[in-house]
Amino acid sequence: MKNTQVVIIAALLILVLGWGAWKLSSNNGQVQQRSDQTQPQTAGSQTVIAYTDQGYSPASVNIKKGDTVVWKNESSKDMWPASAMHPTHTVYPGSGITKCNTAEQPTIFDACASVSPGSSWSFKFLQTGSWKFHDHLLPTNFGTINVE
Ligand SMILES: [Cu+2]
Repeated sequence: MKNTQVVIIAALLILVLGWGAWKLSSNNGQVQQRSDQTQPQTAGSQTVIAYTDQGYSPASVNIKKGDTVVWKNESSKDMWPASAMHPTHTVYPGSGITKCNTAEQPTIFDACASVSPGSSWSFKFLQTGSWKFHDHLLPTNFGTINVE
């Protein structure tokens, strides 16, 4: 009786493995396409900076032109990431707190609002350089984005 059970299990295994191999080979074309589609994303990857009660972590990151930085609020307070210098935020080209709530807001390095705990704000860097940022609500918390 035990031998029969072993034979049945072995047969099932062969069936499952065979089906898996067939599935893989028949999906080959699709898998190839998917990896091609993910290629352009590597040209604009994402870097996450966490905002904790101790400040930004990591405070300094190196990215490539076209990359996006995501500021994730993991602290207990609101945050407001923005370009140096406080309070005008005009160091990053084209930026400035006076452009908040205008049509230009999406293009400026300024969250332009409080970002609550658990929420995040992201910005895509199209200018190379070393760009300092701070928390507009607590300017002693700051960091640097190096864009190559
Ligand atoms: Cu500020």
